[in-house]
Amino acid sequence: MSNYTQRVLDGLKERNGDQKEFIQAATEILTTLQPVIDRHPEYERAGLLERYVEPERAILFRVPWIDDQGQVQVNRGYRVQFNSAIGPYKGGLRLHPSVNLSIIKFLGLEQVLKNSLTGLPIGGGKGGSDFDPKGKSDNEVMRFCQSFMTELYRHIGKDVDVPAGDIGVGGREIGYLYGQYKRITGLYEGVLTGKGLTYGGSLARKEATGYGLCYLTQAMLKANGMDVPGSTVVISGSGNVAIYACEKITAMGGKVVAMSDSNGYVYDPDGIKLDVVKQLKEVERKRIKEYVSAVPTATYTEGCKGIWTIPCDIALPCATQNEIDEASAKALIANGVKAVGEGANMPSTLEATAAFQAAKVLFAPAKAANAGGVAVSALEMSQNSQRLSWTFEEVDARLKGIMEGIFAKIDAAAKEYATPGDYVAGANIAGFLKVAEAMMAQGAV
Ligand code: NDP
Ligand code: 2IT
Repeated sequence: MSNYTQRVLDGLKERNGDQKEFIQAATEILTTLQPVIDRHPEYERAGLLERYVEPERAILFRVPWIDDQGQVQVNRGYRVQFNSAIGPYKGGLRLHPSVNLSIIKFLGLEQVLKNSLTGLPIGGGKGGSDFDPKGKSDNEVMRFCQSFMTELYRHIGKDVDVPAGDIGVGGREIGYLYGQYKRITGLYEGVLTGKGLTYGGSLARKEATGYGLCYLTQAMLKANGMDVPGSTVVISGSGNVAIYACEKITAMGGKVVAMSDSNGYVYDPDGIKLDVVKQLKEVERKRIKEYVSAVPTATYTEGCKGIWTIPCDIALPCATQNEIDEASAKALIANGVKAVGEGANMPSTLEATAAFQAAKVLFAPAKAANAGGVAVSALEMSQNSQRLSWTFEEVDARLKGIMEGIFAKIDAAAKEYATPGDYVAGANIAGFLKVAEAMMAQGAV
């Protein structure tokens, strides 16, 4: 690491030492940027890294709502507007009890580079709340979303900041949020993405993150003389990203043998029946454990970690941050895993990532591998501006082109600046170069 990147990281730790996820994400990024800094000494004089790691704005607010018993509940809301050098802030909203400023800042920092990699004009932001949608009625979720938007609306807009879904935020929540934004502002505008198809949503947005993950993973495999057909695949999670990753990788000729939720995992050696998972998760909002009632030949195991001990060729972590630690990475490596594609944001710890790279496992980092969701969100913004909707095939074809383009960029940056095949460095560097150039052009802002 250069003196400059190390100094910025040290300063960050000093001021945000308690934000462990944020420091983790910043460490991964800063430790790979040295070759860029070496070629651009002007960045240090411009204080570019100090500005890059500091969000432009972090909004923290009270979200009061009334539960079905008439009791007032209070949650904490967040929106971190991280970087607008290349476009309006763009990034999801997460509803999960674990949400805190560190998690939203790590997600925002990642989002800046991810959005840059898509090649589309979107800056980076992220938000959410420690509200737990699990076990809440539709009416409770609606009242929460309405209260959340009653504060958020003044900070967002179609050319300002455009939120979308993330953990705990799907079509239902986006609908309630959109309705409240429209009611307060009187504007019918593309202020959120992931909208329903009857009110401005884009075809293929729901599928985009999972499909995009598979397009990028396949591009990485092919560039290294391999492919998906005949592979055994393990996917963690059973939410939006996991379900559509399962759908696409199966269509590509892979066999998915396991999926999970935060309680445990199911193992189905005959191949996961995705219609059963969709019914459980998208329609009935039930636990993955119920899968074995519909498919008695499958087995359920309580606890999440064990899923990484199942032998597979391709691992697609699609649940949450730090779900693969060093021990899980080593178990995957010992069982012969060939490729890891990160569908979730930062699912591998720094030690796990290092273990995969040392073992020469092909490793597609989240900011490249899961960029398909936000890419199609940006396409949704384009369609809203045009007041047109494109066909599923058109959006899907653009998504595939974008993901293949991202792989080409991270592959080239790895070769030019770091080590061939080091897609972690490649993604950080390729994403950063565009943001850095735009920030330099816009002066010390
Ligand atoms: P969903 O809420 O649809 O699904 C999340 C899944 O992950 C659920 O199966 C959930 O289980 C599991 N999960 C969540 N938190 C934990 C936890 N702490 N421990 C174990 N399992 C957990 O979210 P998404 O599918 O949208 O998001 C999954 C990941 O993908 C996240 O990291 C998100 O940031 C990332 N992502 C999402 C994009 C999108 O377009 N939606 C785009 C790019 C990245 P349970 O139901 O039990 O909580
Ligand atoms: O992490 C992510 O990229 C997302 N949750 C999607 C963001 C978006 O604006 O579509």
